[in-house]
Amino acid sequence: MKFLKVLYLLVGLAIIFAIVGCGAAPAAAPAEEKPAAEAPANAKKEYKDLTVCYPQLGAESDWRTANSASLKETAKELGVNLVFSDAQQKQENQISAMRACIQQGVDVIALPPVVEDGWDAVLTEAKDANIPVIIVDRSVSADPSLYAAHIGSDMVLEGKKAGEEMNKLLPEGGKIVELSGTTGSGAAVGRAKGFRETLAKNIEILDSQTGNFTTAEGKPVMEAFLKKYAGEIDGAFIHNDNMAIGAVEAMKAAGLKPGDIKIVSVDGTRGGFQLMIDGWVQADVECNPLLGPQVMEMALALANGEPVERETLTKETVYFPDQAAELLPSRQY
Ligand code: GYE
Repeated sequence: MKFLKVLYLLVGLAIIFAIVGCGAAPAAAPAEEKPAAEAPANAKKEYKDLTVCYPQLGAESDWRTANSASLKETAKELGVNLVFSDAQQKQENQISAMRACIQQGVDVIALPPVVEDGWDAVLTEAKDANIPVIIVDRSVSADPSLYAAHIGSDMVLEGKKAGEEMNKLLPEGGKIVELSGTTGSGAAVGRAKGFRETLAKNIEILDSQTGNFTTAEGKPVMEAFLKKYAGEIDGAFIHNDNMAIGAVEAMKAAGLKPGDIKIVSVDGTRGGFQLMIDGWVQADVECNPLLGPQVMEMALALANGEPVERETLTKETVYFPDQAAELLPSRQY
């Protein structure tokens, strides 16, 4: 009996050692891993290590509001530190904001340029400081060697689509006006160019004035057109939905009815969809502002010295009144 007891005890102890031993093995493993502090200096950056500067050009439109929100929300979700500012549509404010970011030593600058020209000096400063710049949304005329990439819409293509729609709306030809975006901006320059490239020969552009992409400035421009060309205007190409909202206010005040002047607008915002539902706008060329995820993904790649696409164009469509009511509730901007 005594012998059996000793045997049981020995077997029991052996089992206990085996269990403890097994448990101890993996516990020992982390000791072999390098503690975080000893991570190599060239370790890959993660989103949480990233500081991205976004010197936003302004808050002139619903497109812009959605664009700012997309950048901010994406940064928050990913844990990116976003240095955001609002230049109130002034290039000098954007340049000062960029200089402050260069001074601060951010990892990447993503720049939505208010106009195309005048960026060479500050882009050179960023390059000299080894801070990669992604041009976002509108384009710049600077030498491409001064920035890493461009992410945004093909503004010329948007203008072409708008021209095609105007041709369909005025098959017999006619006279139209153009409410253009901010003078010298890539969006306005590209849309005007593409539009003229596709517009039918029997459609005459009576006049073109800027409404600076805002509702407030779009309204008086249309008011002036309606006075100057009373009864003559068959159509209007309006470079964004916010100016279309202003233009429609002017048309209502002048006693016009939906459809009296055929309107092709750009952006595809909720405001534009409402104008289609109400019969004022006949086609709305989409321009997608939700660029946050693409910008952050590229910023991380650049911060890690990885190669990126030089030109990333947003895929876009054209919206029409017949789908507007159905799609409006799901519009994100
Ligand atoms: O169409 C307009 C905004 O640059 C694409 O800017 C952007 C344009 C957009 O103010 O609504």
